[in-house]
Amino acid sequence: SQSSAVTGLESMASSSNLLPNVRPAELLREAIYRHIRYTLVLRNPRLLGPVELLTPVSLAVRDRIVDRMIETEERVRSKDSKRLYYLSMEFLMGRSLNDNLHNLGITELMREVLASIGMSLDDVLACELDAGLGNGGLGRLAACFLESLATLGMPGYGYGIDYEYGLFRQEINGGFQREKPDRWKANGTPFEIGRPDRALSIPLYGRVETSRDNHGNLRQIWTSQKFVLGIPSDMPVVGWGGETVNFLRLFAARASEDFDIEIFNRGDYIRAVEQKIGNENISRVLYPSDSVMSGKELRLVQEYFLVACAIGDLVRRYDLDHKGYEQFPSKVAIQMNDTHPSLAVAELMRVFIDEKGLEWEQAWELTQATCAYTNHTLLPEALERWSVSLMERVLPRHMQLIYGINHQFLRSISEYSFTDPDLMRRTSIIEEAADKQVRMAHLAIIGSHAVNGVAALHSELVKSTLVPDFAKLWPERFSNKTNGVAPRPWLHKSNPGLAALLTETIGERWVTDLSLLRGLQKFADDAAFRAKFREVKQHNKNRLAKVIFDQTGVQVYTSSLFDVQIKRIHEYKRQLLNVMRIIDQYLQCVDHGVEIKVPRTFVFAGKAAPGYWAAKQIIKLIHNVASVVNSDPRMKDRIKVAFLPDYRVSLAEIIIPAADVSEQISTAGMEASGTGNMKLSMNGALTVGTYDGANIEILEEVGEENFYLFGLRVEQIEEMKRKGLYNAQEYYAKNERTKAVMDSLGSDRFSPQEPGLFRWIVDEILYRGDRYFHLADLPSYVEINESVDEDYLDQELWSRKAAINVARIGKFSSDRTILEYARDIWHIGPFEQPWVPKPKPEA
Ligand code: T68
Repeated sequence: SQSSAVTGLESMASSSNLLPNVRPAELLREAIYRHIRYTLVLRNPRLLGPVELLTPVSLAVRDRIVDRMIETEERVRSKDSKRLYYLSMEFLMGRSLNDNLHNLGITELMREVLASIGMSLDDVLACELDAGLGNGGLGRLAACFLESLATLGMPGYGYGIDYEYGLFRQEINGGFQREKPDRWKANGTPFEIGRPDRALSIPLYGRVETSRDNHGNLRQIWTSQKFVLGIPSDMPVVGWGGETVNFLRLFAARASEDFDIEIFNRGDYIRAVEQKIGNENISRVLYPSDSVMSGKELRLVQEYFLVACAIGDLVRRYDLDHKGYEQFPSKVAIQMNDTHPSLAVAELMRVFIDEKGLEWEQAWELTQATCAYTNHTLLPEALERWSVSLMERVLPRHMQLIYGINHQFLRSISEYSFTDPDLMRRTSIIEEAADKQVRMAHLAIIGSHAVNGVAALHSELVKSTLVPDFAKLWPERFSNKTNGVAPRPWLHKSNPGLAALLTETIGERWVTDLSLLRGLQKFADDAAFRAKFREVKQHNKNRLAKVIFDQTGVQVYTSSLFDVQIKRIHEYKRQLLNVMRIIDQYLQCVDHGVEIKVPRTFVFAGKAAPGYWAAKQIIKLIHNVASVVNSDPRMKDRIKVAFLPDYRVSLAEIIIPAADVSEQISTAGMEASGTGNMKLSMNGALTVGTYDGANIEILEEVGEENFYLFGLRVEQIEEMKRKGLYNAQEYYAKNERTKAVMDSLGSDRFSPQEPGLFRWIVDEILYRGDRYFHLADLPSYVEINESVDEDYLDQELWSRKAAINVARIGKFSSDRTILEYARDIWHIGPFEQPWVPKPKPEA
């Protein structure tokens, strides 16, 4: 692109002492050669393969980024701008080199440079391992937010954990998931800039003593702690055009000299060293569950480690330029990504009171004005609760502060006790049970000035069902911030064919103002445009077909409809419903001779939490159904099923541009938002979806004639649950095809060599209540898919609908989401950048 190519040039001119009239390609090649020789100490660049080139190429790019990062910091600091700190246990960054080249606008330049030494850029890019420091939507949302913040020129920074092992690698063995460690740092991490000089010492364990300070006031002193060091590394986050480079600061745990002084003093040297090694485990591995809270001590320690490192670091930065703390909330915003970092509330209180000597009231006012909390789930099993006894042992001072916060809160609502004597029990931070628990969502809500859900429906459900008492007490605190995805990585970079077509049709400004895609609307009626649109999709499907064949050996037809469901495997996301529909089509065809009019390729990808038995069984079922269906000659190859192993950001980048149909079929009320739904629609897939999460808003934007809606609504599900009306057996009895599908699972038709393997599904659905309403929604799901087939047969009609999806998806840019957070919650300002659209006034 014109503008970004210029930026790339400037970037290199400013970071080089060489004459400005030296060709940029030569500068870049010189930089790569310099790193080959002086960083890697290798002699002959031409003998290096793509893996060896990854590091010097990345470092040459990094040099250019570093200049921009320093400039950005000087700009923010000189203006004393308010900064936003996004605290998250997860950041799913994916591959850095490609993203950075892309946002700097020097991808083609680098391609040329590498070609001149006989190397393919794509081969080098493919060698980078994903930074998979997250489970799924929550972690990727954080990554998209950082990209948007930088693109919008806002001072927003991520704080996370520098896990040595990210989310496990998934291998498939006999149809079963096997977990392998993700050694993502194995080829080095050139985009992590070590900052050992900024290390922090983090206290843990110990006890609290009461003593008097110089003024004779009682003070609580946290003593006899153990200490662990937090060592930061920064991953630069390059905004579009390279104008702003922010960073994600990741902390690794290192043993501190004085971790447990007593053991050393006792002279037990070996045991002392063993202890030290043990404490480096804090940042060893990401917990691999996206839906159940772990309850393990190490996880609690991880959460505190993140929070203490982040707050220690940001308070130190604040202290550099400010006296006193009155201004703190006008200089610092802290966003808590779910409750995982909600100890931030207690930690800020501790720092203000114990370290800075503030009084309780002022500390509380500042804490609340600084913190905000985003909820991502209503699932009860995912809500964090920590046992009081564990907290008292690991974080005695914080437990004491939480009691203080709770006491003050309960006193403030005591007036309502006359009319609602149960209110205090329901809203207390402490759940009074046999083993007392700290409810982290209550701590987060009480300690924040803003609480938000991630889609309109979800935010309503937060208020009406999750925490109705708090919503009534403080209605002004609650708001919705519908999620979004970053269009640079998820459209411009990953779908270059479509991006070029969009730019040639409506100009390039859509990249930073996605609402401009509306300009495409009229071209949806233009046959020549639609032909080009189809050509792009076909190209992307051909590319995916190759990957499917290489990864699974399944040969798919590139002319078939590509139907994709890619996301974590979970019962509420209902991959099982998808499989039941495939089984239905299969049985209809082979048992009843019903012709399949539209050939389809069903693509699945996703990881199951290692401890989630049912999810792992669903993966096995997909493989068994695939092997039966793919090899049955009676199907005449009309249906193919493929499960792509090891779903991750870099694989999503290949699947999404190739999708015709996007499966978003969660049980209504259970998917907080979804973000894959946005990425797929943005890339021209049509959604088959339930009335859930952000599906509802996508439907509103693209129009119901361009969306395949099916299934029960939340209100219907809630009512059936409340009145005990749902009986899966009735649906089984009254629908022949449903019955046939269930019977095939019970009768080992898909597990001839493994008798009884899928009997559990029959038990779960017919005899255990079908918690996720599979049977209620199966008939309407089957039916809507018949409409899909019919429409797909008319390729002109289909591409019109697909193009309209792209034209009307602008709302789901994370730029829009970030502008809303900035306006309503963070109160941070963008710098002067011509493309920053004005946030729309609230409806
Ligand atoms: C997802 N949540 C929501 N959680 O499921 C999805 N949980 O609807 C939403 O679009 C997305 O967040 C972004 O808002 C998650 O991904 C986790 O990954 C998770 C991780 C650890 C513990 C609990």
